[in-house]
Amino acid sequence: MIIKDLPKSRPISFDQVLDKVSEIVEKVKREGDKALIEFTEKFDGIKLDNIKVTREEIHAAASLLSEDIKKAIDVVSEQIKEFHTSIKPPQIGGGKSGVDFGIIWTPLEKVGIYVPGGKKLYPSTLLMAGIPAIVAGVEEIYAATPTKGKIDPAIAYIAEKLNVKEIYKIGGAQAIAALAYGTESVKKVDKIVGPGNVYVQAAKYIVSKDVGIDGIEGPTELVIVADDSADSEQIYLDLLAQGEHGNSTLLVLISTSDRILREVEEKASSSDLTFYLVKARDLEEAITYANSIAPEHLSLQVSSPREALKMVRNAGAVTLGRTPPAIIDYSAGPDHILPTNSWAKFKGGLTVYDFLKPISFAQATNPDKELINAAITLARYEGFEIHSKSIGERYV
Ligand code: HSO
Ligand code: ZN
Repeated sequence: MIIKDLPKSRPISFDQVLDKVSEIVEKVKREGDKALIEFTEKFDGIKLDNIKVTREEIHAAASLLSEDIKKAIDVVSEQIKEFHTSIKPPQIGGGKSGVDFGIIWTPLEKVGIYVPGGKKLYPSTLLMAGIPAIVAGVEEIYAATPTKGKIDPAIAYIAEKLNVKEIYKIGGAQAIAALAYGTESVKKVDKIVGPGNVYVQAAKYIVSKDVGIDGIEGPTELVIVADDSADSEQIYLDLLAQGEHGNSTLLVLISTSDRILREVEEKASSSDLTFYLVKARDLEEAITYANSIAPEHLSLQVSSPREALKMVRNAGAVTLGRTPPAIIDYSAGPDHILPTNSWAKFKGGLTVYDFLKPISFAQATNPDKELINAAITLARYEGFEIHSKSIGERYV
């Protein structure tokens, strides 16, 4: 379907499934493994004998992987590691008016990674979540993925490579609930990261009152901004590429060029995906539209992409010029775990920062009188006499 207007909403929203997902979450919280086994049979049609994948199973699966896939994983791993290492914050601190202060960036202890399954495989997602966790210094990484009974060889290879502590053969909302609250077989973690369908995202949203989450990531979204210098064949291919994630994908082309819009429309008319094709007066208007959508992926297929980038306010990740958005999905270095559902208005993609807590410290050895008096005055104003006394006793 072709819609010649901006999208009014996302193709699918997790609001519709919140009640159902709440019930799943509550049942897993109450019944643990028993509920996981029941739900996996009901939703995935698989009878699990064990939820945790054994070391032997992981090793046996990993050994089935061909050398060229291993090599691709190794190459991609280095690039992702380079990206996250290059942006890792330094331990910082300083001091002013007789008070030393700073931040100790502290890695999270236990992290759970959700690796989607279904019709396609997502070992790349285990890399995109696991590598920044390791760069941050996280020691215990757990992963959950729907398996159809057998662990995927590439996931097994990556799990060994990244020293993932345990993998669980579960997917959907039940997997998120298990990681959030723990069961007999599943470790309770401090934060859950990773993309997934509406059920997974709704579950993450529900459990976020009790554990950390990285955001809402899925279904996939791509907005392409193109001027007349772009190639309609490449644009169409990029749209179709993200369309491979399924028909809940949001696919938008905003262009200043009637030719580009016409050519893409011709190609898209035979597809069963939904495409939004939008005309913009000029580049500024095109990017204003893109900012209002706040897409997961934004592709700037224009003659001066660096200039255009300066106008971007809301996007998960941006690919410049003829760079295909799909390269971010694999090997450019930046993460492919990115905010959807307009969450790009207030957050960015997954980085090493998601696995670090800034614990701040202060040591007031010889604070200026003015600072002490200010603290005492404010504490009294707020009615906290003893706060004020505990400060005054020390320094006055
Ligand atoms: N486009 C997805 C990531 C992905 N694509 C994984 C292929 N595999 C969300 O950015
Ligand atoms: Zn993709």
